[in-house]
Amino acid sequence: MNKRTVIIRLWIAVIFCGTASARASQEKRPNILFIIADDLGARLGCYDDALAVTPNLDRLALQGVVFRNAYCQYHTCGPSRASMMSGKYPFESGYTHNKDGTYGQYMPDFTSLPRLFRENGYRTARVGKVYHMGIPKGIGGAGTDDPAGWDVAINNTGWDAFEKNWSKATHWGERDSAGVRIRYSAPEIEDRESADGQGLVEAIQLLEKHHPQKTGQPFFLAYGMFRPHPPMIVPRRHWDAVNPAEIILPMVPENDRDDIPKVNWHRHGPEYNFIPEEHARNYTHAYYAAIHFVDHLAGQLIQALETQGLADNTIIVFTGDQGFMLGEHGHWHKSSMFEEAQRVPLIIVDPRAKEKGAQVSGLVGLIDLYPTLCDLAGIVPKHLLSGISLKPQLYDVSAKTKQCEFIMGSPNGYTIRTPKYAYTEWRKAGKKTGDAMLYDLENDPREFTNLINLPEYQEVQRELERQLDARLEAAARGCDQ
Ligand SMILES: [Ca+2]
Repeated sequence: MNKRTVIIRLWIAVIFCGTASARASQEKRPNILFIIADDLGARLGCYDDALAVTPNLDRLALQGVVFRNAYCQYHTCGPSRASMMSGKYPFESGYTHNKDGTYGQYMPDFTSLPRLFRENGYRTARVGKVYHMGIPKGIGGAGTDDPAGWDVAINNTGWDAFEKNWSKATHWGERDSAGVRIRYSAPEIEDRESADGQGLVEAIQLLEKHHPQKTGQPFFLAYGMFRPHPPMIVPRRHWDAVNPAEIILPMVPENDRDDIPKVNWHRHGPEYNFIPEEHARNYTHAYYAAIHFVDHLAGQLIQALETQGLADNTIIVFTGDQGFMLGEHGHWHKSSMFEEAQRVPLIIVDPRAKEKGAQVSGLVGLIDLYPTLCDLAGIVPKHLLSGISLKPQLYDVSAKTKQCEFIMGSPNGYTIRTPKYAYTEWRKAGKKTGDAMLYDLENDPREFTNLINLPEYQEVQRELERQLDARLEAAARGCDQ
């Protein structure tokens, strides 16, 4: 062997080893399994909800960290999801609507989370509703997706998405051509016939197809379920898993609404307020049946992850895009500025992290998911993010979170939430309308006594107002981009 041959062989060995080690290090980067349910509030067994039958998510909670006080950034789908995927508050990005279009059309300056991961060598895939789409009519479409974020995007559909089926579900209230009001049924169908069940089949196939050992790339798989968003149509077996005798409708004091600004009943029609008891009980039953369904689907996907030998190197996030009122204050559906509509479940499992089965009580938001996943995967964001990384909490639940969180809602409502208080005000053309609420959540967790303008709370009110004003003014000046 002459000198030249030795050098060439050495070079080949270096290149080969380099490629192999690059491949090995790619395979070591953690995969991301992101599961999001639609309109799911913090109503799971691991959140001490006695009616919820959620064995799979409760088990997931034992493997990681449950964030007890996690809030969405907007109480409807479009802005909540756009905020989560951009890492920016709706009042910073201006994305405060549910209009059609694409993410990139409204958010040209903010690289979406999946796109950033894709640009950093991840094999990315979406199944179902990750960005906004109208339910049920938008099922089977891409909604306000960011197509640049995915190597593969699956627009799954199924039995409950077809108008001939959902239109036959039990319905109460005025005309409902969109199918989104009080509407529920429990047909004798198999899980896999439903749109979410079909999504599960697709998601499991993608786990196999995108296995890092096959692709040489870590994966980011997002599975977005359509339930428990109405119409609440769930396969019969999940309806049967909920015991109707355990349903307790929320107590509403007689004078409850006297101190609540009318604007908070943004959805003021009779179909959203004080619905007849028979429907209230059935609709609550349907919501919890849908939660059981969601739990079952998530459980099967996590099981598939384990069967594929991927659990040891996959970060799992389970969450919802906003909450849902089930008769609290007599109100139904989302779109109010109360806790039940703003608080969401958030479970994060990082198999490498120290805390298992722990609970964080500090304030966090869905805005924090972007920086958290970047931090956990070692990816540098391309724009300034407004949330914080929750990685410290995964290693030590006593690590400090935030002093306050911000939540928006229609029409131009703004909440600042602290560990003790929630202050909400409404604005019109940038000016305060005078409608406002202040609740002491430590002593009045059901928000029955609006403390606004009471002399003994003036100082608290002024301070929260000052912090909210400062945050909104900073956003208006573009200081946070
Ligand atoms: Ca939603």
